[in-house]
Amino acid sequence: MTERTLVLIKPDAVARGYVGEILSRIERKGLTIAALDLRTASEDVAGSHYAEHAERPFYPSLLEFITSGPLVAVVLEGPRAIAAFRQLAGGTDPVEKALPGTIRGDFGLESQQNLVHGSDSVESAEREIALWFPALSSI
Ligand code: RTP
Ligand code: MG
Repeated sequence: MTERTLVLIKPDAVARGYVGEILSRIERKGLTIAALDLRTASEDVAGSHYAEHAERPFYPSLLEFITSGPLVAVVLEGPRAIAAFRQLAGGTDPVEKALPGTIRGDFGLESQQNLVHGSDSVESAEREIALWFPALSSI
């Protein structure tokens, strides 16, 4: 079934010059880029994006990180796009969870600065696409 998912190439990945590498992995997997934009997230958008983590101890530092510089927001389309991108990303902790061959496993060291975000369910994808790309969400 064709799905959409919201991906963020986080500020650490942009600063380190991994945008091309990450987009290349997405394209080689066969996922389609439906929207793409370089922008710096506002406190409001970042807070809303990560609202589920509002009570977690790492939340303030996560917001500081995600708003710290430009990121690339992307909408991907394809069969099982949500799970397919999370497979490419690897687990949250780049050392303990993500396997070599994944984006986080190959390029990350820290649980926070872990290069990418991908929606974790159809409901999250709909919410996140509406937040980052309001003009796309009604299509
Ligand atoms: P994401 O939402 O960014 O795709 O990542 P995820 O599903 O793999 O991980 P999640 O549990 O939703 O956590 C969201 C983001 O918060 C940061 N984090 N830091 N310091 C820590 O222990 C910690 N744990 C999570 C990461 O940037 C993670 O991607
Ligand atoms: Mg998550």
